[in-house]
Amino acid sequence: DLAPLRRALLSVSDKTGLIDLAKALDARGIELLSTGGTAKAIREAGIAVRDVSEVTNFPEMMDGRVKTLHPMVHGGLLALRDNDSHVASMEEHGIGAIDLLVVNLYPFEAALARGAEYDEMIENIDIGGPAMIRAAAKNHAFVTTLVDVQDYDALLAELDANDGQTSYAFRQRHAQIAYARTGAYDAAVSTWMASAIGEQTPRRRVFAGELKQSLRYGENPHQDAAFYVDGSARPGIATAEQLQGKELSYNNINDTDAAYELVSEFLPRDGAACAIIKHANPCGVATGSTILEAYQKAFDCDRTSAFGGIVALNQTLDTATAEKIAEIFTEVVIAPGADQGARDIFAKKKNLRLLITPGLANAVEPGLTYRQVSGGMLVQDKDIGRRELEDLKVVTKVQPTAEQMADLLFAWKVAKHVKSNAIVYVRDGATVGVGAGQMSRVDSALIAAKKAERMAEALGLPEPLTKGSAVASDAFFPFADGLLEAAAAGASCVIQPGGSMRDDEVIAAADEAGLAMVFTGMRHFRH
Ligand code: 93A
Repeated sequence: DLAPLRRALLSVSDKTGLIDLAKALDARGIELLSTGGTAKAIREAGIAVRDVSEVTNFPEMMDGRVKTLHPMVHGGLLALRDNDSHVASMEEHGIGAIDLLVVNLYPFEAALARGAEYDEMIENIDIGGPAMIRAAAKNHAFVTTLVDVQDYDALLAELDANDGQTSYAFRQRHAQIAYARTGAYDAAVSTWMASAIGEQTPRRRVFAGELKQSLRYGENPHQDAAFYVDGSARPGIATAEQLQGKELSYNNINDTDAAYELVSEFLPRDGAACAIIKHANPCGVATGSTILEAYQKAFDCDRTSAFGGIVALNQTLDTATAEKIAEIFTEVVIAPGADQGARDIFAKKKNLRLLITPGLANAVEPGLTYRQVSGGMLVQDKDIGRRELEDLKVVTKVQPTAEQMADLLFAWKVAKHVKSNAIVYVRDGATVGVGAGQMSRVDSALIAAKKAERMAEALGLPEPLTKGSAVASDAFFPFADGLLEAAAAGASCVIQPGGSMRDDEVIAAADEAGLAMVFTGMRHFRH
């Protein structure tokens, strides 16, 4: 199953490693063919190379749109070397076999990342490259295809190990990688076009990503895992720069994403905000006049759970806050910046991962979310639903005060980021109890209140901070029981979507308990 390499076609936009590869191939007596820019670079390095245009007997034309789309190229890639009629065709038309194809495509994703204009994006759609890649990969019985600069060394090692030939296993493996590349490439083009058109529905879409990082393991050590990015270059976990600390794990990436998306709900102009996340749920979220105050308030919601948590900030991490965070074991800190003092303090904490993002995520930018189900994928619009003061409808006899309204809206923002059933108690711009992921709304209300009781004991407070709090429920109360549980915990006002068949019962219960309640008319399930 070994295939010899006599002739190679190199056509690369990213010229990294090109000369070393060309030299190594040339030294093995392999004839090199190349397209314009690639041929020029190889020639300038003093290595012999033939222009594809000489082989096709056609000039590159139409600004390079047509350079390799020719039977002399595609015949050379696709011909079955052990098929008499294919060989006869090659002889009849003077087509020479191409045994190795090395291509990397026009940098469409890079153009996307820098926000190039429409026409420039169009010019960055590679046609000839993917055509060659797909042809060569189809013919992996004879042809070797490389699409990634990172694989050059593996090819040379393979040639060394096999007396200048490649094994079937190697060619097959790289054919598989080749189709992953062309698939991801076209997915990026289609996804970009959808956004250029303003097509927001999840219908008729294709999903693919580029490997960013192989991970040590998945959710558990017996699961293999990797991190793929979609090329959209949105501020967030995919584009954050890790300044220090151990390699991010699968769970770190998942939790850090949740933390960052949550804290990005709070614009820096509205004050400092901090979210502490455990297992993708917040165990403390707070705003404050400083980052330090926001962190301290978030930490005080549930100090036990904050241990080993992920901390996300909506402003630059300063020295004082870094000092405070460093007092307990923290897995990851993510922020749009960190001052030098903060960096110095964290530098002493070798394991702590510090991630710096290019800015906050845009919490209202449309997008899609995906979830894998057995045999398929569920796709939906990202939940960018928002509610402001004017959207709320007071349904009780008691009206919330301005302070209560502020806490209700804060609780509502947080509840959107808590797994359902979500119950969130808030006081003075800080969560004081979070009940997440329970199968019963009553249990979520109970658990959150219980946690608040425990914190009151730990902090030596006279009573739990849920007394006089605002409470949010991510979906309506189907019965009065959940609401009564929140009232028993001391909540004084409630925010919830409304819309239950028993709204009347729930409103009556609120009135009887002397609570103020507002309806949002919008649900924030998160499963
Ligand atoms: O414009 S193309 O779609 N038309 C082609 O026929 C073609 N052949 C190769 N782009 C084409 N390529 C691409 O050119 C390759 O995929 C590679 O990215 C690039 C290399 O061009 P150069 O050698 O001139 O730098």
